[in-house]
Amino acid sequence: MKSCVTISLVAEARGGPFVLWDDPIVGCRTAAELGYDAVEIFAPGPDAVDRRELRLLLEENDLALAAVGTGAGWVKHRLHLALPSETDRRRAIEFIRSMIDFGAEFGAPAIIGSMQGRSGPEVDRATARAHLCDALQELGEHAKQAGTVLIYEPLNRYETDQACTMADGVALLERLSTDSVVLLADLFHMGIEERSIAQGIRDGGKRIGHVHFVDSNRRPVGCGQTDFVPIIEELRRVDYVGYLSAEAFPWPDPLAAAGRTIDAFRWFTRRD
Ligand code: LER
Ligand code: MN
Repeated sequence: MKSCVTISLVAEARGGPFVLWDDPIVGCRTAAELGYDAVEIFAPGPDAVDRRELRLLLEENDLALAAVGTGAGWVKHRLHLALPSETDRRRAIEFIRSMIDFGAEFGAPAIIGSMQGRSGPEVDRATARAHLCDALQELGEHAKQAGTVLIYEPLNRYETDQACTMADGVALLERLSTDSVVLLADLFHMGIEERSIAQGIRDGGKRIGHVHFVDSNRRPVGCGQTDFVPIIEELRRVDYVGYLSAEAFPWPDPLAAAGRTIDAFRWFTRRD
C-alpha cells in the first residue's frame, strides 16, 4: 500500500476534512519532506492549477498525483448528479468530465463524493439513484477512454442517501455495464455506516480502488477510536495495493496531522 495526503485548494471548503491547504507548492514540499508517495488534490476546477507547473512540482518532489476530488462542483457551483433539472445535471456531468480529463493527464482518477447528490422534494430516491447510475455509466466510460478509472465514494447518511455502505456501493456498480468505476472506502463514513469497518472492506473486496485513511472522529489516524489492525489485515486479504490517503481534519494543525498520519501509515504497513 502507498501513502498519500490531501491538499485542498478550495476556499469554500475551509473547515472541511483536508490535511494540507491552499498552496500546492507548500503542500507538495511538505508531503515530500514527510516521505509521502503521493498527494490527492481537491481543486476548485480543472484549470485552478497550471498543468505544466503541477507536472514540475510533482517531478521535483518525486510525488504521484493519486486522485483529484470533484466536490468543488457542489461546494462552489451547487451542482450535483441528482438535481431535478436535466440542464443542471448535465452541467454537473460536464464539470466532472473536465476533472477526469485534468486528472488523467497525471494518471490520476477523479473521485465522485459529494457530487453524487441525494434525493429531495422533487426527486425521489429511486430517481436519484437512476440519475446517479446514468452519470456513473457515462463518466466511467469517459474515464476509460482517458486511460483511467472513476472512483465512487459511498458517504454517510448525513451526506447522501444514494449509497452509504460498501455493500450499497457494490450493488450500485452492479447496475452499470462498465467496469471502470471503483469504490472509495472512506474509513470515517464506514465507521458510521458499516457493522464493522473490516466487514465493509470484505464487502467492497476487489472493487475498492482508493481508501480515505482517517480515524473515527475524522482526526488523523491514531487520534480516535478506530482499531486499524483488522482493517489493514482485511485490505491485505483483498489484495489492496492502492493508496491510503489522509483525508482528515488538519488537527491539531496541518503539519502535525500529516506527520501523525505518515507515522501511523508506516507503523501499520511495516510488514508490506
Ligand atoms: C465527503 O464527506 C468526503 O468524504 C469526501 O471525500 C468527498 O467529497
Ligand atoms: Mn472521503
